[in-house]
Amino acid sequence: PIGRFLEPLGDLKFDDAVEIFAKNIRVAYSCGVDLIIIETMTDSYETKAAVLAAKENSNLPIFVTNAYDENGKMLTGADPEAMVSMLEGLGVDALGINCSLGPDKMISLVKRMGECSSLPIIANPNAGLPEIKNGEAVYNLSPEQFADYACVLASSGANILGGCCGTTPEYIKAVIDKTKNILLNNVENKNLTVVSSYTHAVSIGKSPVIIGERINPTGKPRFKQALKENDMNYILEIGLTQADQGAHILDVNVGLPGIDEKSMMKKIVCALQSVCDLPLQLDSNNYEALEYSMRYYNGKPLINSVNGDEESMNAVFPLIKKYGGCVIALTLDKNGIPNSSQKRIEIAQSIIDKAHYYGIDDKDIIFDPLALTVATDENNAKITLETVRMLSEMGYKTSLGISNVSFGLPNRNTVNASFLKLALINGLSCAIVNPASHEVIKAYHQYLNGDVNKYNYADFKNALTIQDVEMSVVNKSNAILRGIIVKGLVELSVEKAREMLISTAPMDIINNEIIPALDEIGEAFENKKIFLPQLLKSADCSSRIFSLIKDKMSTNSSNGNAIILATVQGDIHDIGKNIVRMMLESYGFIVYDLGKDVQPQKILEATQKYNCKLVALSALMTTTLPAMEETVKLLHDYDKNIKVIVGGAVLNEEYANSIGADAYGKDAMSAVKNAENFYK
Ligand code: THG
Repeated sequence: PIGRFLEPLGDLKFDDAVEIFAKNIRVAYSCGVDLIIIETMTDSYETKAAVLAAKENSNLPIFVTNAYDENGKMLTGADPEAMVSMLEGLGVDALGINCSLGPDKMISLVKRMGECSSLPIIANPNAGLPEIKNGEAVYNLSPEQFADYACVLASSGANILGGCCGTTPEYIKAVIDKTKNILLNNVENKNLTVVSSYTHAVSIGKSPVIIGERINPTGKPRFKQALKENDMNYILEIGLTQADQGAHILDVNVGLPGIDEKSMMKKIVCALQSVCDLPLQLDSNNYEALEYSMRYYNGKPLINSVNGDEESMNAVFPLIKKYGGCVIALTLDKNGIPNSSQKRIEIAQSIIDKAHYYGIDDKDIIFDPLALTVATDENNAKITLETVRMLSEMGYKTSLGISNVSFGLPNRNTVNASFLKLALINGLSCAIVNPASHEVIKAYHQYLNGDVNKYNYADFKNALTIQDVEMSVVNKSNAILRGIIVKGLVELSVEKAREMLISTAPMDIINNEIIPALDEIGEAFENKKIFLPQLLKSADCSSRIFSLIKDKMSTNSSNGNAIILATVQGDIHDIGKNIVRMMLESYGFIVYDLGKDVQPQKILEATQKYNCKLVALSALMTTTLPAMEETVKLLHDYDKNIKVIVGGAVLNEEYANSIGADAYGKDAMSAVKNAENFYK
């Protein structure tokens, strides 16, 4: 390892890391070494830089061993499955583990690698755990003990054994003596279709995989604007939201006329992989953009796409060979999309032949038999589904852009959900969908639960004829806005709130989304699970939603009843007070909001100015409770008909009584009840 972190964690650029390794490799290669071993790497990205340097500057075999902690994670997050995926993709010759752990702790990790690796596995443990004796690290296993563990490692799947810290030629000799009669494990081709992020691998062809389609400018003016203005945040929010909604992989498409797609792809891929741990599907028909983003991707990506046209295959397959990746192969060629499943299968066959020519395995190809809209021809769906079935019967993995099927139709979510069920029944391995669609995700879960056995093509035809219904109520799942606020995604929260306001009562948004979100984030902050920047972002979300709600409610009719509202002197926390104001306004009160940190005298003056005898006071901190008591006393001394409601996080009923308040509002709702009682 270089000993420095790569961007974005540290300041070392990926290209500079590659060049540092390249210098070493060029010297070693010119001196005639036989093999390159890249070892003790604790960062997947640095490992990739080293492997690329080795591939670009030699034709030697490459072995890679990484160092893991006791939880089976590398320092920057990767687990063994993620490393196997990325390193196999990059075409190394053997992979495994060295250093950091004694041989006992390495056994389970070697077993995990054995489950997924098609390459020989290396195990080079330390001679146990270090103890400091006379200022020196001494490892606690003898050569004999170490060699006993080596036998266990061999029977757990390791094919190449050695030693790291604390081992000496004596240890290696002991290992050779004890293991020389153990048969080598067969190195089996596992034929697993796997992509990975910097933390974990996602298997394709087992349980169906959901690929989020939303990072794509098609049909989205706001997204196009974000691309033109280089607004990374907006795009990251879309990614994170899809992750929350359950996507397993994110499609990334930033193709737009007038955009430098090559640099934009790289920029977005790097930004996404610094905040989101899902594998990415790099979606472009610009080969330079594909190559560039594959190079800087931290893991094994999914590539979208190649097709049966020679030009496409000659451009994309070499990239897959060099950088690793699974690739979506569209069953079309320069003559377009064939109108029969048989012809689409023929294209699939020719793609397989060409892939083999480039040294790419079947397992890394996922066929997309192309969903087309049924708005123009209802038969389109039938051909596509049939092709999915045939390909999966032939043992190939498949993927579809599900939403295509409903272009130009009303009621798209219903149609998409219905089509998804049929595609899954026919063996579909991955679905590119909008994970925000409640109906689509429900269909996916119905499939997982086995609730779709009797679902058939007639049901799909029925779905096409269902009348357009008001979908906003079902689609905008209540949990979503709450989660967006907790994550502190400001723009998105306002957008969602605006959508929700069409069909949801403002009070419900406040009670079911904002308040629970603020409770959750407040608790997380207290427990040091999140830090100030996140707390502030969530507060920003809620205050913007409040002003949105306020604008909306200003047209509501008032009940004519007034109330003065203030956070007491010395207290600058007004989230609670703002919630109470929203609640009161939504119940038709005229609220004179004096703001936060308000002197007792100012509150008294307001009662005269507005001729209002109802006051509500808020305090969050124990240190400001005396100011609350002082204010209550001042108001009552002036006019005992002035009624004061008090509330806030540090108060309770008992305290409210002790300072002579007229009512205690334990939350915003009870503040409203108290205010209503006053006017009864
Ligand atoms: N196969 C493969 N890749 C694909 C597709 C495919 N990528 C693109 C597309 N098809 C899948 N992705 C989308 C993305 C958006 C929409 C449909 C498919 C979509 N967008 C709305 C529109 O255009 O009206 C925008 C509205 C919105 O979401 O806000 O429908 O088949 N390999």
